[in-house]
Amino acid sequence: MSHTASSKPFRRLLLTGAGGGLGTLLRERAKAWTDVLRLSDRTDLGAAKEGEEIMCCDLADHDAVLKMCDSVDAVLHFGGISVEDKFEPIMQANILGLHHLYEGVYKAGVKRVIYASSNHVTGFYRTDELVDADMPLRPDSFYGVSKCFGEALSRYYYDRFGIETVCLRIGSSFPEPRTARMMVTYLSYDDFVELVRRSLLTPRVGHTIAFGVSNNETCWVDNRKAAHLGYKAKDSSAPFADKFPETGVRPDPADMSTTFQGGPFILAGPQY
Ligand code: NAI
Ligand code: 15L
Repeated sequence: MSHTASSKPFRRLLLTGAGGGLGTLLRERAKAWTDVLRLSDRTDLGAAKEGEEIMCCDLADHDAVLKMCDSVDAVLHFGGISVEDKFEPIMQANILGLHHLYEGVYKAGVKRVIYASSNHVTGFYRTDELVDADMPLRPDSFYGVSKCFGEALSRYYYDRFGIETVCLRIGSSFPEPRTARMMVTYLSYDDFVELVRRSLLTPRVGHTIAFGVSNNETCWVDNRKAAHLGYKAKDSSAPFADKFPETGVRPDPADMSTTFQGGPFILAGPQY
C-alpha cells in the first residue's frame, strides 16, 4: 500500500460523492493519506485545490466511470443515492453505477475499495436484537436493497479477482444526532474518518463488513468480525442526551418504524 515518492501511503486516491456530506469531510481529511486526491460527483465541485484533481461524472455513465478509475490506487466510494427514493434513480446510481465502478476498478488494477454501505441493509432487525456481520441481510427499503447489492457485488469481485473491499455499514454520520434513534446509530465525524483510515491502511482486509457507529450507550450491532481493522470509537452520542432524553425509539405497536432498527426508512418505501 505504500510507494516511495512521498511519505504518504498512496499516490492517488479516488473519492466519489465528493460534494456530499461525508465526501466534503473526506475532501479535507483524506489528503493526509495521498499525494493526489481525485474527486468526483455529478454536482459541481468548484475548482481543484492543491493536491486535488477533479473528474466529475454520473455513475450511470459507463465510459466516464471507467476513465475516472484509471491510475488510482484505491477508491473511497461515497457517491450515490443516500436515502430512500423511487427504484429507478437508485438503480442508476447504486446498482448500475456500482457495477460500472467495479468494472473500472478491475480494469485499472485497483486493489481496494472502501464502500459506503449502510445500516439499512439490516434495518428490518428489531431494536431489541444485536446484529452481526454474518446475520442474513434484512433491508428496509429499495435503498437498503441497493446497498445489499453493493455488498454482494464487492464480495463477488473479491472471490473472483481478489479485489479487497471494506463495506462500511454506516449508522448516522452527521455533525450531531438529529433524532432519538440516532442516539443509537450516531457515528461522529472523527470516528468516521478513523474508520475509513483504518479500512484503507490495514494491510489485509479481504472482504470485510464493518459497522460504523460511535461508542454510544445503546448499541444494536456487534462489530467483532471487523476487529482486524483495530477501529475503536472515541466519541459517543452521550453529550447530546439532553436533546434526546428518550434514547433509541419507544416501540409503538401501531408504528412499524419504531419497532425496527431502520426507523423512518421502514415506512419510506413504495406506497402502493
Ligand atoms: P450525500 O447524499 O450527502 O452525498 C452523496 C453524493 O453522491 C452527493 O453529492 C450526490 O451528488 C452524489 N451522487 C448521487 N447520485 C449520483 C450519481 N448518479 N452519480 C454521481 N454522483 C452521485 O450522502 P452522504 O451522507 O454524504 O453519504 C455518503 C455515502 O455514505 C452514501 O453512499 C450513503 O448511502 C452512505 N451512508 C451515509 C450515511 C450517513 O449517515 N451520512 C449513513 C449510511 C450510509
Ligand atoms: C443512511 O444510510 C443515510 O445515508 C443517512 O442519510 C441517514 O439517514 C442514515 O442512514 C440513518 O440511518 O440515520
